[in-house]
Amino acid sequence: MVTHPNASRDRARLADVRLGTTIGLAGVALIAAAGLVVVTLSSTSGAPAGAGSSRADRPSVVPAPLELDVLGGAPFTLSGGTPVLAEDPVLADVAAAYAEAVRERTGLALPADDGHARIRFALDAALAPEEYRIEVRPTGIRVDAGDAAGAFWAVQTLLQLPAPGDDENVPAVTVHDAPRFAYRAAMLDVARHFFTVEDVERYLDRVASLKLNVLHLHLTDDQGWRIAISAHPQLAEIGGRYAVDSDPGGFYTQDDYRRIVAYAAERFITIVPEVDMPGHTNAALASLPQLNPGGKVAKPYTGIEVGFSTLDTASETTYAVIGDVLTELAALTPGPYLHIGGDESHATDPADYRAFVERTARIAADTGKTVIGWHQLGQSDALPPGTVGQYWGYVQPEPADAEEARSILAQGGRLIMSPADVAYLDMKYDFLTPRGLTWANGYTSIEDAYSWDPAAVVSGVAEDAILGVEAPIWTETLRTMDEVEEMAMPRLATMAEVAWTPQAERDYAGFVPRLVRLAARWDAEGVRHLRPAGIPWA
Ligand code: TNX
Repeated sequence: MVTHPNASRDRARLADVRLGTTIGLAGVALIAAAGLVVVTLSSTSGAPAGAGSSRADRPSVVPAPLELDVLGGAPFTLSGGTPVLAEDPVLADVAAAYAEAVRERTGLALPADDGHARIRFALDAALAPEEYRIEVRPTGIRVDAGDAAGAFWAVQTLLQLPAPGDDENVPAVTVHDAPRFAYRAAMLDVARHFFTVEDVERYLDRVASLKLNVLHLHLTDDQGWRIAISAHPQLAEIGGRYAVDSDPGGFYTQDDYRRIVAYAAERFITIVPEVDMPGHTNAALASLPQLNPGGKVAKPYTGIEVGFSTLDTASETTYAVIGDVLTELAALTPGPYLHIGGDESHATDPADYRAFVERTARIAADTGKTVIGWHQLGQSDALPPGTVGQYWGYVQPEPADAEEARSILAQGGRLIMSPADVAYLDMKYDFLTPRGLTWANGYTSIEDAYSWDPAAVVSGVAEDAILGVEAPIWTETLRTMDEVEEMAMPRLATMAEVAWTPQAERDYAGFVPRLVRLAARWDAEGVRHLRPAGIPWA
């Protein structure tokens, strides 16, 4: 859907055009601003050729920073030999990451400081964790951050500022930025289809570029068990063989998993591992006969139905195996969270489900981690303190989903918001989308995915009750990382802005031209993405 041109024009001006106010540059800024207003007007009202390329020249960032002042005038031009300085050793890796990204794009080598740094990274104790400021002048670049993560997000901003294809020239700007939510997640379902370590690393690159800081890995489901557990090797050896449609299976060795964790950590991303229980467990049931209720052993499953499998919730053996699995997974995972699933356990008796969830959540909490589960965990009123619920109902909640979400809060926990009809990246964009599902209220347009407020979904669940947001991608219909990436982009960018930018600063009409510019960068960098109708793609 395209907003009426006049409406989008006015809102684009309010949201996107902030004038440079520095005294010495006031004249330049005014001239530049006047030009920018014209560009904004003509490009949002569908002006012909020329307007598009001017718009692409206007520096913009996704997710929108708190403040971005375009100073106008000359840019800072990178050249081979421009020295980079990390004033504090904790920023050395981030400074090197910026130099490496510049080298990949431009071939220019930026050496570490020789005493005449033109690009400086510094810590500023007055800034919060993840908060940063950037100043780009014709003479250089300065980044001040509250911590190394903040400096890393600043680098992602710096990498989006140049016009695509003109990467040597960093426009003169000042930026001040900090995230709305602490937990800003993507989820990848590696159970329905398996993705290699390199595939996951590629997805992590996309996640980092959008300033998301969590990757939740859905490691187990009916079709596959993807993580090696030393105490029960059959889980991965048998349960890892299969995938949807009998596509190739696979699993991560513990070293593979450590590589993923390390690659994520270099990008300030926390890995959250999920073992989904007591439903969504057919692969485990087909691997370990002793987990099956009633003595009937499950066969491998490669379809896409849900809700038919359950662990034997009455057997001590079940809890012993869960203890082994969660203990190993906790030891492998430096991040603070363990996700125990808990969704769609339709084959489990409701009372058994509650008892199972209480016991399993306690086992998970005893590893020292904070427990996360899908919001159905709220059916129990005896969860470990601080248990986090992941809400995956609709933006207009069904009463039971809202009740279960509030039950998590009542027990001292917080929520991660992933409403399926706006946050699920596997929902088709429209009838032309080649892959994906439609069960969550039909198609999910880019505007749908953008235009919701996590704090206005479940009544009684306001800003301070929300740990963050997450965009899951389920892979029943997605077999390769090319297909995952193409489906995820551009809606992953809308989730990044939901996660990062304060609600009062969000505006779909202002987002569209920034997305168009970002898509031009994706093209230049070979990032696959869909271009659904309704957006004036350049
Ligand atoms: C619902 S979301 C599921 C998944 C499916 C997904 C497909 C959730 C907690 N359960 O098992 O893969 O829909 O969109």
